[in-house]
Amino acid sequence: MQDLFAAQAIGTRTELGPQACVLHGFALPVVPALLADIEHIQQSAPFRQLVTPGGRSMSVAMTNCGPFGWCSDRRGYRYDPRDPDSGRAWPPMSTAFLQLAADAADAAGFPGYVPDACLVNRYTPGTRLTLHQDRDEDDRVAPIVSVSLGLLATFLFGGFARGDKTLRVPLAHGDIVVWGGVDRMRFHGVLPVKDGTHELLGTRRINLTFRKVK
Ligand code: MD3
Ligand code: FE
Repeated sequence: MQDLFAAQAIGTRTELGPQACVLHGFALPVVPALLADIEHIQQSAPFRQLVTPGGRSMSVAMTNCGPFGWCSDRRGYRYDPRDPDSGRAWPPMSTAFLQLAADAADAAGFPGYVPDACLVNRYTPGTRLTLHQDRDEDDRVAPIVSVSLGLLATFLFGGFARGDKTLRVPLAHGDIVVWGGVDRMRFHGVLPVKDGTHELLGTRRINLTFRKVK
């Protein structure tokens, strides 16, 4: 397959694998509600740069909402029902978040999706996410639903071994990626975000990833 450089029309779908696809512009109708909810989340659980078990500070700033939140520190990666910085539960997942995740999963062929974690990633120009697998969830089949907002990013969609060749997929404001089943354990990452200004999010890209953890 070739890299996917051209911008794709709103309402169309790009198949990445047997159970992975991009729903172009799927989140656009609910962006105002999502931005209000993100503002609310960051007031009670501020974005922070986590430290990896190897001692490096991640360039992506993260927070969470929902019953479980993804955390990393010198002891390892885990899902925690509490924000380690405050000792309090993560803010709840809003109805708008839950409905959008369920609608996108349904459109991608995964009916009845009820996530129990939502990781919120914040990128600024230069921020990247190195190639990795999402393997801290007990459920390795349920889909992950990823919502891109703000600055354009180039997503790397890999295979099942770190060294496999990767497909480059541009992700625009409002795009949703859903991947589950046989595609769930693919390596993936995000290239350093390029300079730019988005009309709603300014110099930021925000990515929501909904997961079923327990
Ligand atoms: C994986 N976040 O938080 S999600 C993560 O844009 C993470 O912030 C990225 O990877 C981000 O763990 C990417 C988007 C995504 C899309 C398609 C995939 C991840 C995928 C297909 C297979 C495996
Ligand atoms: Fe990931």
